[in-house]
Amino acid sequence: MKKISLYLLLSVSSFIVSCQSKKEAKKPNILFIMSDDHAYQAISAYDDRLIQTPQIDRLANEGIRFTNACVTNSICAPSRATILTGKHTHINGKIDNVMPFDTTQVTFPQIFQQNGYQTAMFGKLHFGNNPKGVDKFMILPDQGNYINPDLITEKGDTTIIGYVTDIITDLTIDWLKEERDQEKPFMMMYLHKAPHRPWWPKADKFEKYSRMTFPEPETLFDNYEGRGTAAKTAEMNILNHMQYGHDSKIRPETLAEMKDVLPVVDSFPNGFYGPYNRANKEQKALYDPIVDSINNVFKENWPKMTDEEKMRWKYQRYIQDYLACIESVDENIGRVLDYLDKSGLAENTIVVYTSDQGFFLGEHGWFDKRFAYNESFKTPLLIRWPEHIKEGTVSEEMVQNLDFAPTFLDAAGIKVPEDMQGESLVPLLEGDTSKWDREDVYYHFYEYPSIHMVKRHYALVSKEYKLIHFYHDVDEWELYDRKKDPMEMKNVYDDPEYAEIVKELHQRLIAMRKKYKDSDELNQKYIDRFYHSEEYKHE
Ligand code: SGN
Ligand code: CA
Repeated sequence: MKKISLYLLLSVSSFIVSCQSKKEAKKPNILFIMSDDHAYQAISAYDDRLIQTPQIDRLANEGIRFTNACVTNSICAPSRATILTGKHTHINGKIDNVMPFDTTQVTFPQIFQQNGYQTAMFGKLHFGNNPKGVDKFMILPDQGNYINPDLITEKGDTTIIGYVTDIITDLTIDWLKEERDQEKPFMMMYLHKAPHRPWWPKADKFEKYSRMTFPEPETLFDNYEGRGTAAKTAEMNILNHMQYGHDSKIRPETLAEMKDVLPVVDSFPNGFYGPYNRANKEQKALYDPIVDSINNVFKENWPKMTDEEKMRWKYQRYIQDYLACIESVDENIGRVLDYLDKSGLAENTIVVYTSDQGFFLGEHGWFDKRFAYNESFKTPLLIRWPEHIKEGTVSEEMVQNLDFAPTFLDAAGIKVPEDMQGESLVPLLEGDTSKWDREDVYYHFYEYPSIHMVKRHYALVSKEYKLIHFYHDVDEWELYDRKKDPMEMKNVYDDPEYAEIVKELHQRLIAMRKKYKDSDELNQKYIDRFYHSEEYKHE
């Protein structure tokens, strides 16, 4: 009898141990892919009018696509700080691109590292300081360069010859293949610089796209009549604020020749030479014929064009280069996904594709982001996790970059710190919507006065409505009916038909600000810091 129970005890305990080690072995890998300024309008899984992105679309087809994913503050470094900390901007303190990130804060890669994960980061971080919690990093300084980029590593700085999107991908694949400890699960951040301004494509794509014509957005000629002061005073209109040299690839020599016929003069006519001069002789030889052809067309046609034609021409130049950069991103992501398939890693790897924010692709006549309006506030979000996410799922829930850290930790079975403000999306990923009761999300943009001059504002956004308060040097409210006016052309805040809903949304906004601990006092603190800090340098 005794013998039998001892035998039973031993076999039960060895069963438990084997289950535990199986569970341990089953910890999912995380591959977090993020691009810089990649608008959902330029991903065919969202919208196929501009470009086909077959590789990125694989994640939508094999996983979930969120149609209402959004950021908490539509600008680069603050978005990254929110992703890393799981906290809103006003709590983590990284309100804009200029202030340094407070590195005493806990970021989610550190927690993964403490929990036995291998961690790595390659590409654009855009902090004034290096990442913590990663076993290996190679990051671009500040915005980084498209051609022959410099990289900061633990061992010092280096420069790699080639095109940035290819290089970041090579580093990622090399690490996955050769450098990581195969015994441990990994959490890897693969962060593209593209398609950030000034949109320098690889030469072959530049050539291909510079000959294509793309459909214009319906609101390209928006005159901002239905909106307030902020939309009217922002400096991101394609016709009025896009630079000929820096953005449209017109050489300074061409501009000098044409100075009498150009209505607006570039504020930095040598902008063209910033990225171009990084290219070596062989690389320049590939770019020159395309640049020459663009310059010749410009010289010949520009003086005869009406303002409307000029806007159209500048829009085409912009979107050609932007989409050409995306084609490289898409192909490179395909290389990484293929490697995951080939190596057998795909099965147990959560792959996420997102952008640090959305982007205006000519909607409202704009480029850039910053606003709580859809194209900038929403961001692409696709997640593949075999056996957990049903293929081809679409979710309209209001999810934010604030939720990423809690989601990754939860998926890996790691306790989520209580002070993180986001929520785990794992139940949504696994198809359980019963416990998801979020109605509204909170948004707050601070970087003003600064480049593009988008006024400070905070907002409450639900699937139906968007209530925005622009403050600091104005005090204006806007309300958009997201269902009836998806292009956000008409502020209905003062429309009596919306009086009841305005009242209700104000209450919801008060509750939201309380829940997330934001306040007018905090706004003032950040304004004071802006004006009185020695550290603050205008971009
Ligand atoms: C640069 C760009 C801006 C852009 C900011 C922030 N100008 O300053 O157009 O809004 O970055 O972008 S450029 O002349 O340098 O191209 S962010 O994505 O990093 O927030
Ligand atoms: Ca960005």
